[in-house]
Amino acid sequence: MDLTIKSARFITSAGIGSELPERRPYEIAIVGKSNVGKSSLINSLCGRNKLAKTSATPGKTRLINFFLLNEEFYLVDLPGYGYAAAPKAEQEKWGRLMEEYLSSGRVSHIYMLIDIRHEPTALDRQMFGYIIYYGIPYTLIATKADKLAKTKRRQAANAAAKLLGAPPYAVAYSSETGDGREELLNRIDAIVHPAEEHE
Ligand SMILES: Nc1nc2c(ncn2[C@@H]2O[C@H](COP(=O)(O)OP(=O)(O)OP(=O)(O)O)[C@@H](O)[C@H]2O)c(=O)[nH]1
Ligand SMILES: [Mg+2]
Repeated sequence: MDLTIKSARFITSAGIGSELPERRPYEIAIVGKSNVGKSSLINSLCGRNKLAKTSATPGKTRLINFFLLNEEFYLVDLPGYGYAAAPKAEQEKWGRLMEEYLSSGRVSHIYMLIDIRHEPTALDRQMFGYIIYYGIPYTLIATKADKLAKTKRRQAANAAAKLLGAPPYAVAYSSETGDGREELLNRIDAIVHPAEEHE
């Protein structure tokens, strides 16, 4: 079954200690290192260029941004990690913000993004460790698939997952070409409309 994104709107940005928006039954949070393509993925999924702010310079997203899709569920854009130029105080703030959010019990699913071309970093492993520790269901997504030849993508996406210590499967995704978009929409459908709700 196909999910259609009929509407997508920005709800609010949250920092440390901010009040978070009214809960919805499903909240999908997007994590990954700076510049991996989190905000771009939201835009391409929603078919909107400027819904989430993107930049060629890492460290663009600094707050937790909530987007409500189909008036039904949240996609949440998070600030990235591993931004080398970020001052220590900024990195500590990031840690507190993420910990506060991920332990809130609100997150029903995590999309963890990894660059299809690169081996996972120590921080990627740490992030993946948090996801397992908190026991939150997740999907691995290998971004920027357009940077590799079509024949190499599947293998590279799976290899990235394996190197992270996860079962060896990641969705190969490109915000530029829309590769992997259908698969991701189907997966979102399965998350927000679990089996018992289907006829
Ligand atoms: N070729 C290609 N470039 C991409 C893709 N996704 C994102 N980019 C580029 O990568 C850069 C970073 O994208 P963002 O979406 O801002 O990355 P982010 O993960 O939100 O980064 P932070 O907010 O800093 O954590 C931008 O220049 C995007 O145009 C993709 O699928 N293919
Ligand atoms: Mg961003």
